[in-house]
Amino acid sequence: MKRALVTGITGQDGSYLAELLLAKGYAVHGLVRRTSTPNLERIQGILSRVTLHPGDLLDGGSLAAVLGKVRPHEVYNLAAQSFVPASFSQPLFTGDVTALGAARLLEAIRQRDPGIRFYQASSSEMFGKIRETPQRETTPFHPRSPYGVAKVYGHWIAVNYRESYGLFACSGILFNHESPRRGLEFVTRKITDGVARIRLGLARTLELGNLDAQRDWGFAGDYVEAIWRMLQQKEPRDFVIATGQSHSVREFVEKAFAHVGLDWRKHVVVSKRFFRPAEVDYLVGDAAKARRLLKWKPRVEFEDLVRMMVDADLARLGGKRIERARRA
Ligand code: NAP
Ligand code: F7E
Repeated sequence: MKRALVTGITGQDGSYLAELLLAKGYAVHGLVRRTSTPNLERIQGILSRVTLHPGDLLDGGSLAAVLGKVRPHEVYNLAAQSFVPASFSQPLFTGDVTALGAARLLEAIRQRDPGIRFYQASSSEMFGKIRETPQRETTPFHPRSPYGVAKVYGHWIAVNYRESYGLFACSGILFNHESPRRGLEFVTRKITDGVARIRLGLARTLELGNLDAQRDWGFAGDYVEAIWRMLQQKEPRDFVIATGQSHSVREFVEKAFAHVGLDWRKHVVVSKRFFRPAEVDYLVGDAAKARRLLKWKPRVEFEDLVRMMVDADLARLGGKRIERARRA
């Protein structure tokens, strides 16, 4: 039985990837950091089938210990400080976790078992101030946040360990991908949660930042399939994973409000508070290499993604409201 170790298993992608690996018959192990309150909500449904190990990307010793215990065939490094605004307020911490964390894990793998296959979660944020459209594997990077800068380091350290030590290290340059499990502070989920609250009478307004930013948004469930396929290839390679379609935040807002029969203009307030010191204005990816070599393509379209997320938040918050009324 193949053993996989997933860092970031409690996050959006980690939870979908763990489900995929279980369905494929893997023994799934997850690295989890210590928290004062439980944060296992996303993996609640599979808790009895995964093995969790305490550890932190900030602590190289804990990574080596977990590798020694699990002896994985594949390691998926999904852990990161992944929220761009937090990287402006905590740039050094973000660099330590998101950039050096990848190096700590690669170094532990090199020393323990260089036969382990390694996946690095790289990001379209590395393209930042874009040099060409659409962005592909060969497009130069120009990150616009400490998060983007840290991800460039993570990307190149994975490439470097492949080229220096022959590690089977792949970097997936994933464009934005969302789901009902997306963190509430990211714009898509903030919108769908806000729409559901307004529809249910729990809120009246939704405060957002730059509505003009454009992103290539896909569904996280589709993207973890591409991640897994990268590690099943004969050769380690890097891949862009994207839908090839870009939409503005404004379009996402319009579609989400329209889905529940509301006019967004009556509810959305633009606040400078949510603007960033430097913005990534426009991203759209070209996943031709992944289509050709991984035989991968996204299945969920933009409109379906918006509807899926709004419906999930309506069900979640509607259920809570009924529960509150029942208790009252
Ligand atoms: P996410 O929901 O924010 O999850 C991040 C995970 O990393 C969580 O499990 C978190 O644990 C863990 N983590 C954070 N700091 C850690 C540390 N010091 N040691 C160990 N674990 C730590 O992120 P996601 O959306 O699933 O994204 C997964 C990865 O892909 C991230 O590396 C992200 O930067 C990258 N990425 C995401 C996208 C996207 O659109 N979603 C696109 C490109 C790349 P806690 O639960 O304890 O916080
Ligand atoms: O912002 C604008 C904001 O925070 C998207 C991470 O997963 O994807 C994600 O990074 C856009 C930006 O994602 C609000 O200015 C407007 O232009 O949802 P986001 P992100 O920064 O693109 C990449 C690929 C990653 O790798 C990251 O880990 O939306 N925006 N108003 C807003 N953004 C937020 N968060 N909140 C607002 O109110």
